[in-house]
Amino acid sequence: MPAAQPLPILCFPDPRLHTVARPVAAVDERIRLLVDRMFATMYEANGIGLAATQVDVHERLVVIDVSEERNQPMVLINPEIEWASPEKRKGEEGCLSVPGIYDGVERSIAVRVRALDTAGQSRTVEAEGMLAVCIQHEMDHLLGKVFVEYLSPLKRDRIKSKLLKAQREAQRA
Ligand code: GNR
Ligand code: NI
Repeated sequence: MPAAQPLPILCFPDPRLHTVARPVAAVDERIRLLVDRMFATMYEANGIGLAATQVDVHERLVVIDVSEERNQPMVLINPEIEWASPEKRKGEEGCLSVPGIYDGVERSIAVRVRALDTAGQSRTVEAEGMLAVCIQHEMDHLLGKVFVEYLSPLKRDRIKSKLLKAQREAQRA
């Protein structure tokens, strides 16, 4: 099977990143093809997760692989948080849609999520550590939320200016 074609990733402050995704209506061949292309995009960019929002598809679908060996793909379709630990921890985050920016975000240290897999089967995932952080980060994307929105307005504006300038310069080159 030929490797799927990666998709372009939207970059902050692209307004399309603030679109609220709708549920996937049916887990069909179109969705499985999109999943393949999202994994190709995520692995090419060396990310640990990717939400459909980031490739300008506004449906509730994320792909994740937090493994060192890059061989534990996970697909969450129509994910819903069933439980999130009240205990939170602040950890350094980055985002493929906010290249080169890293900052601390508070997240629940553990979550339980219910989602469909690529066979359309409902499953629950219990996560802690990096996987729990990644799931919460990806589910925010589906709600149109980028991690920089947790930072102070001053920091967010500086990040916005920096990325807009970088995008203008990339355009000219
Ligand atoms: O690749 C990614 N790394 C990462 C590191 C810390 C917290 C969250 C993430 S997710 C990010 C990929 C991405 O942007 N997914 O939306
Ligand atoms: Ni992200």
